[in-house]
Amino acid sequence: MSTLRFPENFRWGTATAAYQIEGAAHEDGRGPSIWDTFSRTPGKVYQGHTGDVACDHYHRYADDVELMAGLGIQTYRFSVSWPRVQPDGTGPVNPRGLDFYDRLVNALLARGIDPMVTLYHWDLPQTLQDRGGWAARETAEHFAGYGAAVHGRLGDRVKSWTTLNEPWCSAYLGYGNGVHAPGVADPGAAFTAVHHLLLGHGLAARALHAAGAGSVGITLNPADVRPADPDSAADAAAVRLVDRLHNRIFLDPLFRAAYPADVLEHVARFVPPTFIRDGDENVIATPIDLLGVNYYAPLYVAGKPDGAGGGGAFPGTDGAVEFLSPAGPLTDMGWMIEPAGLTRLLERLATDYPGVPLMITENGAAFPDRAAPPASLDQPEADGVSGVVDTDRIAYLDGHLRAAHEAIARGVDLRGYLVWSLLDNFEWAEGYRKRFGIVHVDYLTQRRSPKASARWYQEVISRHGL
Ligand code: GBH
Repeated sequence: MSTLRFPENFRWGTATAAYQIEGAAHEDGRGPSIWDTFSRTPGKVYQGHTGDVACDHYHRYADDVELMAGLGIQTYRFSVSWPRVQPDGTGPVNPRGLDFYDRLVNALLARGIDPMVTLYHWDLPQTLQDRGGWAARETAEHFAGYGAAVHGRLGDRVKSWTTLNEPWCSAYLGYGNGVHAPGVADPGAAFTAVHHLLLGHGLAARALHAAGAGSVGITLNPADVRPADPDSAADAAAVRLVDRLHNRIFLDPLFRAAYPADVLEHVARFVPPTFIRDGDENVIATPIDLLGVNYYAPLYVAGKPDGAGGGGAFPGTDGAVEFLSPAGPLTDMGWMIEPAGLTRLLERLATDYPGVPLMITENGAAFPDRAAPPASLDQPEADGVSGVVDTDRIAYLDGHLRAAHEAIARGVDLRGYLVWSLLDNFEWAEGYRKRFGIVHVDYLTQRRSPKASARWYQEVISRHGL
């Protein structure tokens, strides 16, 4: 019996990304990406893990689609590997790379699962990085060409398109503090990358619309930024500063066709903003059909007028901001568990940037495996991993679905919810040691075993609610 039903048109799904699951890094003409290079750079990724094999999804996609069908998944969000499709990032496409996505899409459609394609989830062709990567304007133009090529092959069957996943991470972690590929630490490059990512999004959105794409969107990881002390003026100022650099630098050009003046002022301290050319903001503001929201945890900040704060990943906070250590129950990533942040974030987006439907394109949590106890003491488990009882993950997902439902009740036009992630996978700088899947992956055998959360999610989907 369901007590919390979701709107009729609400979609349930899961999400993954190419480099995190595909493997087959050297097959069928794929070129190297910045993550191949970065993961081979000593000290960058936990224990030198790479995506060379990952979940071997490239060879096991048919089984993975069956697995999803069994769970009742309605929408599957996956990303296309740019260097698989266009090994050098420009020039001729590699038909064998596109063949893979063609097979995947057909398998999904045959099982009634709606494919949702993300064109870029962080795996830039290395050749383009050698020419400056996202700090170079030409990358934005090449991205639009690549997007059109993917649409040319899949557009007759794929209706739902996303240009970028979390340009915040690409720019700030990739070029600002260097924690992600390509590992550049240069504030000017980070802000230049923000702009070229947004420009690439706008150019690709235009190309996709011109080619007749059904729905075009972008996925951001906007932050729910909170003051440490709600009564402190210094903390309120810190919230405004972080909101500017985390949220408005993306949202305002996308939905108001202009960077805010305070953002431009901030950027100009690091790099002359001449890379923003006349007309760029109109390209970036090309109307879109969906805003994807990835939410994991809120961000608590305190103002430090004495300059003693850390500054985090944001260039130019100059010690004026302290990012508080997460408090309360944490996930295995050390992130806070605060579902109310999701309600606040969705409401804020719907209020400040009205008119575009929202979808939760990622939400989920890493927790270490906990095996189910054997049925009886003299009956050992048939295999060690099939019984992961992730009540912590179920509680996380349940709480966030309730928070999403609350946002809908308050009037937010929310179209769906995608769990991150279908499978345990390559968690970027953390390698394989963090597990986000609702399905366990044994990396030695590539055996998939649904966790208790997968069974729970299957029931949520079949009841269309909680
Ligand atoms: C997503 O990024 C990615 O799209 C996906 O590929 C990845 O596997 C998944 O999340 C899990 O990491 O320290 O509490 O302030 C997430 C980007 C940005 C989310 C930083 C958490 C800091 C939270 N992250 N953020 S906290």
